[in-house]
Amino acid sequence: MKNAAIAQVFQDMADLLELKEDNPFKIRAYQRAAHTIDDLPVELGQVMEEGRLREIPGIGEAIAKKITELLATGHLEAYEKLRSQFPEGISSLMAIHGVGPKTLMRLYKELGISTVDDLEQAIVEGQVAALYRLGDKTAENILRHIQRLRRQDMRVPLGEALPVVEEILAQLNEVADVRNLIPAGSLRRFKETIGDVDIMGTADDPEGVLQAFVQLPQVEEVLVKGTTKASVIVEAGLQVDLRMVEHDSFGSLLQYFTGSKDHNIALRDRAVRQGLSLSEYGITVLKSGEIEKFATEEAFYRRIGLEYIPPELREGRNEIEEAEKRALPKLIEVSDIKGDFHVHTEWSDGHDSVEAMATAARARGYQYLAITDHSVGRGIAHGLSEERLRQQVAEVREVNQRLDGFRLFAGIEVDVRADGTLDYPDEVLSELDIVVAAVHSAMGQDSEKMTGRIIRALENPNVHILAHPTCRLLGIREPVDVDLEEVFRAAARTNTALEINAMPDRLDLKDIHVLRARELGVKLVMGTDAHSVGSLDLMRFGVGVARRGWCQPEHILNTRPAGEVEAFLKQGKGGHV
Ligand code: DGT
Ligand code: CA
Ligand code: CA
Repeated sequence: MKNAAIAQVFQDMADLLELKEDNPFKIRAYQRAAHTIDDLPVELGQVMEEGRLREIPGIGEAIAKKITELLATGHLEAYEKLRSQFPEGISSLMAIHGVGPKTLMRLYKELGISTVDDLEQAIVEGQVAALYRLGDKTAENILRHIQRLRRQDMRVPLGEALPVVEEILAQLNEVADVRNLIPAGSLRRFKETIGDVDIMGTADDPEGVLQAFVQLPQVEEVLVKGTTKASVIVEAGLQVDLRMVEHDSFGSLLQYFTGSKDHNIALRDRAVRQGLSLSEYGITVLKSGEIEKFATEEAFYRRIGLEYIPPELREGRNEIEEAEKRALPKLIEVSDIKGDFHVHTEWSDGHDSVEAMATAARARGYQYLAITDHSVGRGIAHGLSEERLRQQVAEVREVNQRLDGFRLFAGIEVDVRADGTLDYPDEVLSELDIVVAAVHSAMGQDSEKMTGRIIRALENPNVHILAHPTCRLLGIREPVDVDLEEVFRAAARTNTALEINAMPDRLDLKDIHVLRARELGVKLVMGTDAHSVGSLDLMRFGVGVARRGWCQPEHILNTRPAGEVEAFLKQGKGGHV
């Protein structure tokens, strides 16, 4: 059983126990376990094998036992028993906020409702309002919560949300007089998908800023507009909240609304032990009742004895312990990047020439660029035949000659066929500066086949990098079924680098994979997979993933100078295969 499935079991159990109005501590423990497991960098099967289940924060003895039972048998007796007391599907109703367990149970018993769709229909038909002591108002309220839930279900990829938000910030800065304007929430933490956008601001005339905000051309619907907060829906159905706050408490508010919730809860527990109480308004000294305000986040973290924690690390892992020891990583930044290892040109399915891509990369301040078009197997992407590959290599070498102080690597993104062999013979691959291997076909293979196939490619001495290792497309295609733990071990053993693909709909590897891969000593590289000059800009999304994976510059090959990169590519795998 994979982590996601196990997490779902605990989430369901928490929901059902809530319906039963069971012990709230037990419910919270299951919720916390579900969160932790879903966000764990390593599969629980692996952790169990190493006998380390209890080392995971939030996993006590009772939960560890349940995990062990699930892993061993694929079932959990306590869960089955609990489930048998309720109709199938009822826990989906728990996701509607504002409807308590008592009401849900009544809706089920009196109207037979066990799905969100049923409930919506019953409200529209007036059945819910007709229930004794429920009435129109409650029914309307529930309907609003259902609509809200539907909207929340539609999480927007960061790559779509960020440009929209940046445009809003730029316009608002222009038309209104603001002092601070910073997006908080998941967007600031660079999470791969965004539920809603939470912008925090300060200004001398906050109401004027809110007025300007709701009048921006992007706004399609105004949900709320008050004197300190407004909520709107913009294009793509994205909800954007703007909160205007006092200058002198901006730091605490920004901190609070940046989250994550798990990070904030852990901070609050820590503060209580220090005789302090946290709220969005500041820190209250419990003894005196005095409230301290903070204009900056740095001052806020300092007050509770921590070094500043970058937003990408605020996920409730072990950032607080490390911040206390002053041992947080010096995270990689976009400005550390010296080159890109994965781009396409008009030779395959890209839009720009080799020279245009190289010139643009140099103009960004890069020292090197790898040209990696598709191999022949990718018919639809105009993959290169051996003949055309040779012509392209000649062109790449020629352009390289002309570009002073810039290194252009001749490479390929070679297809890994269904059996793990590559699209070109080794003699052809060994003539290239860089070989990036990738799966693009037969993605439905079972885990054993897919894992074997990928490892076979990693074992090829000519392959330097495995691109987008799980092949997922956010919101479009699930990751392939592959044992990543085995892939990471094979990559480390063969000294093959794994890619963090920076395309916002890929972000593959993702944050928790990066954490685990690094633990196992895997080399990591970044590639934008750019199909045009403009897409070289996508690098920042890859850097975001690396930062969420706690990477310092030295963990990512793209921060190394050209000479060092050349050495890695030339010495090949240095006899590691
Ligand atoms: P999202 O919008 O689902 O992508 O995720 P976030 O992290 O932006 O969450 P959101 O918009 O619900 O709330 C923004 C931040 O506000 C969140 O990261 C932490 C803080 N926050 C919200 N609700 C709670 C809460 O119940 N307790 C605590 N401690 N903090 C909260
Ligand atoms: Ca949010
Ligand atoms: Ca929000």
